[in-house]
Amino acid sequence: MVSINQLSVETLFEAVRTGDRAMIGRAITLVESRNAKHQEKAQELLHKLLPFAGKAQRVGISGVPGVGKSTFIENLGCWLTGEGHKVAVLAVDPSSSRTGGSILGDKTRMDLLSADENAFIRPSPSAGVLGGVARATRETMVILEAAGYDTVLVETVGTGQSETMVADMVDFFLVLMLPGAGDELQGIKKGILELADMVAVNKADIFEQKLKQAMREYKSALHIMTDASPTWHPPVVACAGLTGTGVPELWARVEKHRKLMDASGERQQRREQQRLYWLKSQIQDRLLDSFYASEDVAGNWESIEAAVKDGKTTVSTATEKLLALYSSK
Ligand SMILES: Nc1nc2c(ncn2[C@@H]2O[C@H](COP(=O)(O)OP(=O)(O)O)[C@@H](O)[C@H]2O)c(=O)[nH]1
Ligand SMILES: [Mg+2]
Repeated sequence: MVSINQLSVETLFEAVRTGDRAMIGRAITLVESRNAKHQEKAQELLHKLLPFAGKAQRVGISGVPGVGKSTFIENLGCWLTGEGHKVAVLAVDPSSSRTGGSILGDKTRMDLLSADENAFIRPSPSAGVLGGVARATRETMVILEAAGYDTVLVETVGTGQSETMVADMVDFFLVLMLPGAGDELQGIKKGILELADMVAVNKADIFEQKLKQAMREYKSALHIMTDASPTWHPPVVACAGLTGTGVPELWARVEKHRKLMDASGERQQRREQQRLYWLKSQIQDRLLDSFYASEDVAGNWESIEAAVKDGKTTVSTATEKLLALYSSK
């Protein structure tokens, strides 16, 4: 196979546009790379692809480990390709490395979808700072959209920061829940419910009794929250990813959301806000990197740190000193 360094941006561009899967994979590798040369090339490629991107329905799928996200995506994905869609599945797991990541392990749950020529599955970019994973994932979406994938499903590990991160890069954020978790609703689940455009109570096939009660509880929890959109109140639905029960009905709601958001202009607005958010976030990351990488800062760090620890100087004075050292370069 030709090395990535030998592939021209033009070649990659043409291949991505024709939907060449092997080359799409390599373009993604380029985007994920932290090598400066690769990054430069990746940015050039992305600029060429940008006019052809942005048209997919981007859906984040979240929920605690074991709730059934991968199984659900396998079922939904196969159903969607059956309906004529081209489906890309991305995973976001900042804790994972390519070999040991929990989501990659789940790839076995997507056997059918993996073999589907109208689907493209990509595991999480390997561990690194959260911001790096976010950047790679967003730029990968551009590649996949320009390659003709009209639906992008993003699975999250279902823990804290990665959920907010994914919610900030999709058009629709779906939260899978299990029945019987009602008691815990007050605590951990509240934060994620605030991000939800829809809650799906999953594994409906084995939770007949508790299902109705759980749906009621999630409904009332959502009821007392302020809706993020004036046009949409997050519904609570039931489904079973394993059997496919409720999956087409669930997707009909996602489509309805898209129509409403398109009509009201909120879809466009949400994307604009997301881009600005990522711009600011990336600037913060870059500034921090550059701050800690500065020789003047690094050279004085230990002594200033020690003075702060021992209470010999104030945090404010230390901050001023370090920032002065940084900006004097
Ligand atoms: N009964 C039932 N089991 C399910 C369903 N969806 C997933 N499971 C099972 O739940 C376990 C975790 O599923 P998985 O998709 O890996 O969850 P994830 O960690 O959220 O991605 C597996 O053993 C699945 O077979 C469902 O709809 N019904
Ligand atoms: Mg999974």
